[in-house]
Amino acid sequence: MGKRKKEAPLKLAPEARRIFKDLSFFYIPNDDINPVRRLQIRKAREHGVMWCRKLDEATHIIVDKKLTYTDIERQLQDDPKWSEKVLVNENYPIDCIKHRVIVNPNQSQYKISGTPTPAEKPADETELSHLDNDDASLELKPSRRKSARRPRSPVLSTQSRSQSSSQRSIALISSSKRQQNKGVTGNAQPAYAQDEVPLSEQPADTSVDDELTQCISEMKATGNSDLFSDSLMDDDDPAGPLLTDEIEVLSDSSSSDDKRPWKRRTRSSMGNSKGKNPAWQEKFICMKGGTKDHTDNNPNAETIKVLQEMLDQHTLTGDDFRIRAYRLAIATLRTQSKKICTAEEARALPNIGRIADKIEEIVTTNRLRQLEYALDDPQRKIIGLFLQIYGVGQIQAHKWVAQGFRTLDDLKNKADLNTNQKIGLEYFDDLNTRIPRQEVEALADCVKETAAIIDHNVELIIGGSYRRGADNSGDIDLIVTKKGTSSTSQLTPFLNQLVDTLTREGFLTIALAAHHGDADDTDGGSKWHGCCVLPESAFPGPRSEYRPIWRRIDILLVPQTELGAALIYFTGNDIFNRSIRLLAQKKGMRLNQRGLFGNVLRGQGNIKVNEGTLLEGRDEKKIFEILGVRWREPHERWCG
Ligand code: TTP
Ligand code: MG
Repeated sequence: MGKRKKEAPLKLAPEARRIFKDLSFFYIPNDDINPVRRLQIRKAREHGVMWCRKLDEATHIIVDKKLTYTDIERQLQDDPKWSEKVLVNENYPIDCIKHRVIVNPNQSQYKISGTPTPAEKPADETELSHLDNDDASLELKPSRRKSARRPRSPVLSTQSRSQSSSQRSIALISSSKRQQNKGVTGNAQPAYAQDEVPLSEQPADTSVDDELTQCISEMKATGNSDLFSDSLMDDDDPAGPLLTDEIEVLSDSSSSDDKRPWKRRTRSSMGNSKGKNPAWQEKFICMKGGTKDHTDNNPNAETIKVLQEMLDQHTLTGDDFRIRAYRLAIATLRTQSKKICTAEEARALPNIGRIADKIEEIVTTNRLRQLEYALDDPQRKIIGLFLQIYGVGQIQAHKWVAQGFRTLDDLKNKADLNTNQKIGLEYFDDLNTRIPRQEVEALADCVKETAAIIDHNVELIIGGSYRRGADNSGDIDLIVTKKGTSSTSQLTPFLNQLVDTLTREGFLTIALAAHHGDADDTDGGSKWHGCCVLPESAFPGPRSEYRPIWRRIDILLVPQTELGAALIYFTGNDIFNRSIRLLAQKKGMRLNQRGLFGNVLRGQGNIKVNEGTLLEGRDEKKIFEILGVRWREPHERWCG
């Protein structure tokens, strides 16, 4: 383990409440990079647990909820006696702490999905089953929905205070009894006696509640999907539902009391294309826009650079909560005309919050300790490395770490890889090299040449960061459209022919599967993802510098009737898109890459109950106009 930030000392719970005394937890992954897990480990330690570094030292194995049995199977083999230990998901210790008892771990809500049932286990494991008496210790009941202000607990089953005495059965067995059981079974697994410490008489530990609540909201922010149900849903957004804190980021709301001013407005005061925009609309990031050079000549450029690096670190660990906080703080700093030097000055600005102290640290010491620790952390480096593989996201990267893989060679030699991952690894360097603007144009010209031969009425537009004027791009986003088309299916035969020809010519090298969660891929066949290589003859630089580098290319079919909306979407950036979509939503409309729709009715959870009526799809400028957003040239759409 590398150097770590010095943590605040543990606040040990009073002796009587150290429910995990004598227990030792091994986490999978066994690190505390993820802030939610860090808090969970800390809480468990404060309640007496020993956090062990080796699996064979553990009494309990606590598994990240995103992992399945298959993901951890290999790691479990490190300890031949793993099956004698308690194997539970991360909800388990939280429930124990909340209820101040060691709850029965054999309940379905703590199960790791895919865990073999006792019948599937080897014979020596089933002999423990007499302890697994679910009937003797009742299941914890599903929680009622808490007050609207408090995020829903991640504990899917918590005990209601009003349960009948027959339900008060989950209890912590005394240590002597535990010893007895140990003698009987020859293992250290605790048992769960009936009626010894009735759960309903155990007040929930309110001292941990606040932190757990924070933990939960962080879990929510980091994508624990079962917690999203009460978040503001934006079902058109491929990036998932919008969270309250994110809404504040996207709307760049100031520090006024009501962070979501539209909440106070009636529909009639929402403003419309003909009337004046309501005042709150001006706070949306899409209303301000931004250019790619907006940090140049900014008095806070150095601070922004360091904060950006910290943001990148949080991106590595998927800490969406902090990603958004940093983005917001950076957006605020960008708008300042004078250098912000002290935490006090920073705090006086909107949306800076706790990052104020960091701003002062950067300005006064020219460094940020937290960033240095993060850069030094070996686990984080591994996750960062894995995330650079094309098509690999947070979940996969963490799974691989949990499976014990540490290097790209480990993955190449030992991991089960899908085609995308194989290509991502084989062409790791190529696919991580940004494409110079000139080469993007040269690559697009190759496609245009072939396209014109197939159908000279087809138009190709380079979208993505290129359209925003970027000097280099991560991939080529090529929009294919044609006058007179109103559905993608009219363009599909063209796409098939184009892909066939370019593949035969050796320009397209491989087709890749679409990512899970790709934008609105309801009519499969409307896009093609893959790799291409520029032929030497088309290389824009000196021949001696030519290398056949594999580049990522996306070809997107867009009927003319949807071109304006598609251009907005595929130009981005992502923050601009989310902001303008949210604005549409707040005005009772809906924007996706097909069009802007009006009269959209949304029900509970903000889920739309009808599709609405198309207001505009074809004309990019008109969509801005209807929304009351001043026209932003593509190069003015760098937000966040
Ligand atoms: P990308 O190609 O991922 O992004 P990009 O072209 O802006 O940047 P890069 O140079 O790294 O390729 O996606 C193309 C556009 O699609 C992006 O500009 C905006 C939109 N988009 C979203 O709105 N949300 C998303 O989550 C993603 C991935 C893309
Ligand atoms: Mg792109």
